[in-house]
Amino acid sequence: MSEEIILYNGPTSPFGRKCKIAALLLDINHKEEKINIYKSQFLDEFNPLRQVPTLLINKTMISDSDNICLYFDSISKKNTLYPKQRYWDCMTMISVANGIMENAVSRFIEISAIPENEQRPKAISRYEKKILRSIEWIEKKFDNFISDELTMDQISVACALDYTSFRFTKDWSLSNPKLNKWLEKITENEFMQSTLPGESFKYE
Ligand SMILES: N[C@@H](CCC(=O)N[C@@H](CS)C(=O)NCC(=O)O)C(=O)O
Repeated sequence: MSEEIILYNGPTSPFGRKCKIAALLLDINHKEEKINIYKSQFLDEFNPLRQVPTLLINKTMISDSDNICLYFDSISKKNTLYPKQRYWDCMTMISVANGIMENAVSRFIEISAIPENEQRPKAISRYEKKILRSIEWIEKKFDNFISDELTMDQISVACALDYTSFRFTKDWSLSNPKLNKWLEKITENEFMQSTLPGESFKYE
């Protein structure tokens, strides 16, 4: 029986974008469904966290963007996106990129979905510091992780930087020129252009 692979995604999720890009680069035959996560009760049966991205292979569920990307990599006939020679550096870079996304998502929820008088300036400042500190950390490691070969850490960093510009600030680009130049170049690719964030659903 042939497998039906459905990627439940959101219109702006950087985690979902990472998975969609991996699927495109690894030539994974799949269906993408952009859902309003806040109104998608049907997903609870499969993923109790009700998050995007969620992958369904027939009725089997894979949660978390990293597991989904690793799964795509494991079934693809294309070259792996996880370079063997620097596997743990790559995985660590992915975790830092994920951290940027997590802090940017939490910050955005705090400033956009919580009444102004209930917002926590200290929490917002912590999110912002972690994002900017991580970007600087990646800039310092730039020469180690950028190569001609496209890898999962590069895809993750590209999604994290673009999400930072989209939801928080583009100011990071002034103090991190290598990353800025690289992001501009990688953004020209079809896999980045076709996965640009759309219109978000209201947090509820
Ligand atoms: N660790 C997860 C994080 C996924 C995540 O935070 N998704 C957000 C959208 S960007 C979400 O679904 N939020 C809805 C909710 O948690 O209620 C991953 O890597 O996939």
